[in-house]
Amino acid sequence: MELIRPSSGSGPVIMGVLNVTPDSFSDGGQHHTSADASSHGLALFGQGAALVDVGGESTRPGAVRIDLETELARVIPVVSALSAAGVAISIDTMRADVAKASVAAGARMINDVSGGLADPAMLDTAAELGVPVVLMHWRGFSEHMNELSHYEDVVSEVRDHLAGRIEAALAAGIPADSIVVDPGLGFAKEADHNWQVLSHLGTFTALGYPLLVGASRKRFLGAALADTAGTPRPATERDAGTAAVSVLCAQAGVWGLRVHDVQSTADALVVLHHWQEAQRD
Ligand code: PMM
Repeated sequence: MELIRPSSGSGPVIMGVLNVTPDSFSDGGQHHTSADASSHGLALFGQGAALVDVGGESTRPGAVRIDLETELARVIPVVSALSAAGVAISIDTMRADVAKASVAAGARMINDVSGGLADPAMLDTAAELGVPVVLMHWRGFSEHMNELSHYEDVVSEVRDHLAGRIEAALAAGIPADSIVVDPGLGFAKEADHNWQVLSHLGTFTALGYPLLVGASRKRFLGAALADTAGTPRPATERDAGTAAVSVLCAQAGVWGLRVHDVQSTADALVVLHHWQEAQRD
């Protein structure tokens, strides 16, 4: 299966987030039934998502893991329904068995936030399935994530970690043109770490692999957009801030943007496109 590429001049691929969970921090509980989730996935596709990223396990800091059966029961009906409707699906999972069942149900890509570290069978499975895989920077499961956010130099440490995951994926037989990397904003990272990573995206694109960024509605945006009393902006009111990050990431040459509100990022990318076209005239 070929990696979806941005069409020429249209900016990065937009990956719409579809969490089929009761407890994700930003949209948890909204799309908990398969029918609700599928209709939301279709809406994201209609707004310009080239991929819809279906996830059944919350990775919110502190979240406790769910079992395999629960994860399968949440995601497979949604992956099947959306794939049958012609929507390209990535499956957001750390489990090889979920990846396998999802690809059998029509998914075209694996998004493993652990970069193949959570399940030792994941990279071999991805190689066997022949689908592209997102390898994200990851230091441990959500339950303990907040204890793991210590860095000397977050940019070089994340880069070196991703370089190691690329090596592991290649060694497992995943072709180089099927690998996407992601610095994992908010995963074992404080706000300052996220801003450091975002302001040095060139360090990650220099790895030579397509780069995915998932800033959408994350806590560091809520903190940046806090009111005068210091109360963070609620998650669902962070989409304008997210769209601003999307434009800056597009200018830095990222491959993809993982966002909840596809419309605002799609609009922002159209504006950027016109701006850049006018500069060429
Ligand atoms: N973030 C979340 C979940 N999956 N996958 C990738 N590749 N990159 C991310 O940044 C990422 C992810 C957590 O956000 P959510 O709970 O809003 O989905």
